Amino acid sequence: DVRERTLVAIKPDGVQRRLVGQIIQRFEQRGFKLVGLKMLQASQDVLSEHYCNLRTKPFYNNVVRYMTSGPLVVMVWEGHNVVQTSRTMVGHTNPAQAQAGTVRGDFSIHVSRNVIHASDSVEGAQKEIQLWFQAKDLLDWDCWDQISTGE
Ligand code: YYY
Ligand code: MG
Repeated sequence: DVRERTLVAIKPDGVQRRLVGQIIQRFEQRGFKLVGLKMLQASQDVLSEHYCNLRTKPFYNNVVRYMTSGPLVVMVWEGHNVVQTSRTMVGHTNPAQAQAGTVRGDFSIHVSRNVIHASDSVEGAQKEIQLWFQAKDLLDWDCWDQISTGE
């Protein structure tokens, strides 16, 4: 499905470390299309929904504190197989196991500061996109290489 979409978020450590440009560049150069983008300070409410499957984990409170500690850059990327390919680009949750060439493998050393989030399934992506974005803020734009110039 070329219209598949996923939610990617640059976490507060990624913003603090000025990694926003490099991360966006990776998704652009891979061939995905940016259809939504915003910078925000997340609320506890949105995060408890976003990480609802982690509520019972011992690290849950730390994750919420960290994710609300500074601005996030939240994006929606579109393209063929974007959910799975983004997970590959992001790398293993634990940076110690993340391969070089992945975002986490190149930019992080600790699981609690792993720079980036990406949805882990198509269904999860749909839920997360609805949680973080209003439909009107996702743009359905055509690539110029697919439009006739009229010449
Ligand atoms: O999807 P992904 O981010 O790769 O991992 P999840 O299992 O969904 O965990 C979400 C988030 O929680 C992870 O990116 C960092 C944090 N976390 C942690 O701080 N310590 C762990 N042992 C596991 C996860
Ligand atoms: Mg996850």
